[in-house]
Amino acid sequence: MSIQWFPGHMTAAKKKAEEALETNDLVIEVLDARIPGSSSNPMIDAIRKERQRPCLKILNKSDLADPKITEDWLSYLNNMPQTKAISITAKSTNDIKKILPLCAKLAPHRNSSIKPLRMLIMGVPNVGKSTIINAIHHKKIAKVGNEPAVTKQQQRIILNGSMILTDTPGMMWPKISNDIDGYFLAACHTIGINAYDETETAIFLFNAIKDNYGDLMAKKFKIEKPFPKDEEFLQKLAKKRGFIVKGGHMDLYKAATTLLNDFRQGNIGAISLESPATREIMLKKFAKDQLDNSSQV
Ligand SMILES: Nc1nc2c(ncn2[C@@H]2O[C@H](COP(=O)(O)OP(=O)(O)OP(=O)(O)O)[C@@H](O)[C@H]2O)c(=O)[nH]1
Ligand SMILES: [Mg+2]
Repeated sequence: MSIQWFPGHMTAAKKKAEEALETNDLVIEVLDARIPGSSSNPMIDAIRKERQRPCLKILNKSDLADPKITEDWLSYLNNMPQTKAISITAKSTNDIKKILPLCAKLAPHRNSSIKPLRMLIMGVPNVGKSTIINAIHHKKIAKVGNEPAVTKQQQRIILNGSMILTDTPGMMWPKISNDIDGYFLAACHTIGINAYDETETAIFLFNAIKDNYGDLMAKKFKIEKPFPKDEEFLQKLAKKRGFIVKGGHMDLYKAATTLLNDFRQGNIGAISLESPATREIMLKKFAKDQLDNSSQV
């Protein structure tokens, strides 16, 4: 099943972002460090490139991601034109301090009260945009929440005489063409819960992490390797935890949400779902499948 989520307020958000980019000097794109490729919204890239605005890519929630793979992403992204990339955790004051100097370097001509540096913070939902704004501003000025689509409108914050930061609502794009991106985004909690099936997403997540992070999973869930396959893993987890529904059946839904929540909170360990290398392989396979499908029609 493919996952799609583009609620009405995002159409308005897209239009407003396009307008705002006319009067902003650069984009701060916040990505989820566990999925820097899947959480990169192609619509944001297109709007930004149309206006030729430079971009600071922030790989946030790096406390939840595999540090070695995050390094690979930084090397990869820092090779892109008009782009700078850093990894942070929004909870670290030291990490937050790095953001504004990097923005200033990307648009050095905007550095005075007459020409203030105007930054638009964008990204898919729930990646920590508003948390970062509050941390930069040292004040809880933007609403934050552990669910996607908390921010519904742009909010402009004057930081000092020469810097202005605008928070924007998290944006998805109208069609997620690659199913893997949909599952990764849902697993990382950037998609509204009514738009995906938790059990299916948990099984997808299990398969995505069981080989590289099998030891962490075995330790967390006290299930020995080799793991049972797909749904059977959830059955086993439900049995271990005593998740039982009427009639003595295993509560697969509860096992699925347990796996998802433990992953989202970093309780299993620091886990990345994709690296630049695995993403390239995945995209090549996707392109080939598309071609094969179109030649069969
Ligand atoms: N573990 C971890 N959690 C974070 C980090 N940054 C933000 N969060 C959490 O992520 C959740 C979403 O944060 P928000 O700042 O509301 O995210 P947003 O991108 O503004 O979300 P929308 O407005 O819905 O698009 C909150 O529960 C934050 O506490 C981080 O670096 N690490
Ligand atoms: Mg927000």
